[in-house]
Amino acid sequence: MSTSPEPAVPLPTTVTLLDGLFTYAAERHPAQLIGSTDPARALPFARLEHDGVAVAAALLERGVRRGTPVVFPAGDAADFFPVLNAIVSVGAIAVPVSARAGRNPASAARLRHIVEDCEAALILADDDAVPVLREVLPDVPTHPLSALLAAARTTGVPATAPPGLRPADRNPEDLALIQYTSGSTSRPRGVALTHRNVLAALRIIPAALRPHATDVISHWLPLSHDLGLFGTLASLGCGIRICLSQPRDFIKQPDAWLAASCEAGATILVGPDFFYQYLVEAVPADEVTRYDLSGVRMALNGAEPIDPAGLDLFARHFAPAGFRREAQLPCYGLAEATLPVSFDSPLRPPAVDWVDRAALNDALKAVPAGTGGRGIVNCGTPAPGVEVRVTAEGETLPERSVGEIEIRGEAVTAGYYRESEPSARPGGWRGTGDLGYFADGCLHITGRSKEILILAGQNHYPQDIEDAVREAPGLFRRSAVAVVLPADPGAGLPERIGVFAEVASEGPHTATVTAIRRTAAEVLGGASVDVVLLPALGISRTTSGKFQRLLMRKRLLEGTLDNALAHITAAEVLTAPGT
Ligand code: 1ZZ
Repeated sequence: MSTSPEPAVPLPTTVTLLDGLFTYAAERHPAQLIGSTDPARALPFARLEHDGVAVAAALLERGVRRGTPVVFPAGDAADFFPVLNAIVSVGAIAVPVSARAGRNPASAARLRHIVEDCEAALILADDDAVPVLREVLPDVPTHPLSALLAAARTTGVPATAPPGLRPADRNPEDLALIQYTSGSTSRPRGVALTHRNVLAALRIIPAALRPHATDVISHWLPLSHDLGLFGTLASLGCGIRICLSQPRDFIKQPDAWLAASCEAGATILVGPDFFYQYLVEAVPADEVTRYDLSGVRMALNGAEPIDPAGLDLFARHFAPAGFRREAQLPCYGLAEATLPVSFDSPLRPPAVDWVDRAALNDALKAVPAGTGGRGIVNCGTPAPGVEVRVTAEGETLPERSVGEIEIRGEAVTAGYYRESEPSARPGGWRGTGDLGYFADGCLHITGRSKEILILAGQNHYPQDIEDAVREAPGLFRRSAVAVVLPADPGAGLPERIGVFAEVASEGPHTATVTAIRRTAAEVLGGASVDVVLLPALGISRTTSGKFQRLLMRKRLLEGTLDNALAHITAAEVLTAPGT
């Protein structure tokens, strides 16, 4: 007789402050590891707690107090989690930034904005970044993280808890963390998250996914992004095994990452849509059977628009490795909700709603159509504890009407750090900036409202054009984004669509440009199209890998797009190779 697997134990409600999570995890599973694909870097939960208390004492010595924002790099888990534990346990505010923060001009500008915006009192950095950051941000003390950790690890835990560590001095409404958004242009905004918000999210995620005690989660997502950070903390909270890698290791050797995940017995994978496509490219069809994915129960896919064709491709490609389509689990979330909003059911294959494009774009209605329509992946029902509605001008819309998605609940932020304008709406609802609709109680995301293309009074989703042009020959990983360009009377050009496309080789690119123009014009019913060719990875992406359409448009219009290989305007006639 088969017995059903033991469920993972959810975080008890008695944990009211985030540092309580680390204490709880250390007491329940002292020997359990926050794993790494490098076993030498794996960290037992007990050490996480021990090192955290010691680092906390060192932070207090450096003047860090309740409410002080501390900026620190989200690198290796073995360093990151003790420091996070230390910061929150002294009542300070954790501001995790990318492990590579400050090392190139764009990232230095982003970091400077973050440090100034939150008025950070201290920056912790990896050894090689310290001199760079001291130069870029001379007014804020920068300390080497390794020295702090090494000192804490050799001196051990203080016999008595230093003042400032007493939870009684703090409350669940204190800020625990500022999560900077990636920003569709370049200004990140600090989502202010209280201990209450974070702990609510850490209860909501397992309530939606119902992990088993024997589950193993494997991912490579940066801990500076909400998906990597709160996905890991939620796993820590319910005591399941965690196997983590660095993003750069995954990007360099996705096949090695997959092998290590199989080796670790991964049952839960998490990542954005591109992660799954990347694995398909990384593992040739005749090598798929080297991997065993039969144990994968959930392959969570969120953070980006989900391509129905990509879901199908992944499922078919990895079927010989035992991967089951039912494991694919589309989900939707955002930093403003700490992370979770909706999840598809773990018990069925992903569902796609095929809708009429014209009705979706013009009448804002999701009218069922055949597979010739636009396929929108079902992102499931709101997670327990998250309220979701779809609105237009403050009115809740019925099913199959497209409007802005609004959210409310204990895990939803009260606002952006130090922004005086209240950003919540009446009734405590918060806008997400995402457009979508409900069908049979399930949420479907159609796009971001800021990115909708309005051309000659007609609405178009960038995805419609991008999906069509992706098949053009010569594109690097089917990467292209679409924006609206303003009229240029000087060049005799009306308002038109601009397609930024990454090309795989040096050229000539005549066939690529011709195909992009033709397919985009077909979707748009004859509009004119500029094509901007870029090298592989030339389209700006956020730190979590999302395309930054609006930033690309801004850079083109400002004349700062210095990596463009060619800009072929709609007026240009293609005659010879060389474009
Ligand atoms: P961020 C074990 N977006 O990306 C843990 N989902 O946050 C599991 N667009 O603030 C937890 N379709 O950076 C799983 N399905 O960006 C949690 O991203 C679920 O435009 C996934 O506003 C969480 C992703 C977190 C994240 C948020 C923006 C959204 C939206 C876009 C996210 C999407 C999606 C289309 C989806």
